[in-house]
Amino acid sequence: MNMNISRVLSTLFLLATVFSVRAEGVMVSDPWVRAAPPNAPALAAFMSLENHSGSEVALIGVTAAAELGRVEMHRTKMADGMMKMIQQKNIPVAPHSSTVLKPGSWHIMMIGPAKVPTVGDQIHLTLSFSDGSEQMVMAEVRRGGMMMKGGGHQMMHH
Ligand SMILES: [Cu+2]
Repeated sequence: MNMNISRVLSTLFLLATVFSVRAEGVMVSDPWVRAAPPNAPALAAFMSLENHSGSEVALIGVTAAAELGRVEMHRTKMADGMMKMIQQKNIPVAPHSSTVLKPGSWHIMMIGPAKVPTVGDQIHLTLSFSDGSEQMVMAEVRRGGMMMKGGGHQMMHH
């Protein structure tokens, strides 16, 4: 019994070592895509980006399957008493800090999807960072998030 426990512990230790190596740059957690009606003009993806390094790292590019549409990085801001989405060149993550992509704030947007995924689907997203690293994440389609006046994401681009 004790032998088994120590074997489990050393396996966990090894796993922890592997993960701490990966955490050198940006650690991505809880990626998800907000469920949308089948005719939705756009989809939004959210996640948490944790920077464990001593210098700023930015998310500089996101790619997804072509059927999900054109991918952009956005930030929702209050301007003249209205919530507006503004396209961003990148999403910065300060040293030893985190940036949370969430409804009403930073987010990734897929515009003009040919096929809107349903709750439970897993969406592959490839994230490119300013330190040259790339990560592929699986974002689960979930219900939720704050709904803004007028039904959430309005198309107010450029
Ligand atoms: Cu947006």
